[in-house]
Amino acid sequence: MNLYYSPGACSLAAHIAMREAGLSCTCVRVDLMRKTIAADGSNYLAINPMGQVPSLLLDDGVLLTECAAVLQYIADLAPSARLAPPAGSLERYRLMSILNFIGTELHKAFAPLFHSHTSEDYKAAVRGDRRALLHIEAMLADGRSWLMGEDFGVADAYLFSVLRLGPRIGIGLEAFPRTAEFMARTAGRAAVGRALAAEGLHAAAPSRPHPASPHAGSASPHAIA
Ligand SMILES: N[C@@H](CCC(=O)N[C@@H](CS)C(=O)NCC(=O)O)C(=O)O
Repeated sequence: MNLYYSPGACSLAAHIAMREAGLSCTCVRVDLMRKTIAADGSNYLAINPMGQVPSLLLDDGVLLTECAAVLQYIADLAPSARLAPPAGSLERYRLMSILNFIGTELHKAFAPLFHSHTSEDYKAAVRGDRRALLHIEAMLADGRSWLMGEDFGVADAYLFSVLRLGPRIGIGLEAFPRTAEFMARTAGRAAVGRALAAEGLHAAAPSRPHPASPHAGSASPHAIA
């Protein structure tokens, strides 16, 4: 199984999930600017025509894309890791709801903030819309450690990966103390630390991209055993 990723991108969530689940896979770094495989310069668009990460190439040749689907697939490969509630349960639909919320209201809502061609007015409007972060803060208001309750799961990996990039785009968590604590708690997990280290990253993304980014970490595919 190959996990196509870019250091520090949303694919970090899938990388974390793999390690939390104790699964084996080969992590293949993608150059998102060039749309190539970093190690050999081959065409990534031949693998995923959208040119995005994460992509999960299964051993039977099927390609799975979209964070929410990839994360649930990984969770279902290792039920004992309890990264997702059982398929078909109401709790599983709650997880899907949260994954969709992170994907649409945070991940993709923030995406234009990374582009120099986005107008400053638009960026200010996105930064000023606090509803999504207030919603996350409310989810954590009962003192729970993780979004779904007491088990760390794939939604937590996704939220961490998206909010980790906040400092780079002017999205701070100063007004969201429970969410800030969530980020520190997640960064302290052993599997998260290993995923970050393997991608050549620190827990918090620097406010400006590291000079080596997006080429941080090894270009060579590496196995998670
Ligand atoms: N809808 C996709 C979006 C994935 C996505 O936007 N990935 C970003 C990295 S965080 C990417 O590959 N960007 C490069 C591009 O869009 O060309 C998903 O949920 O997985």
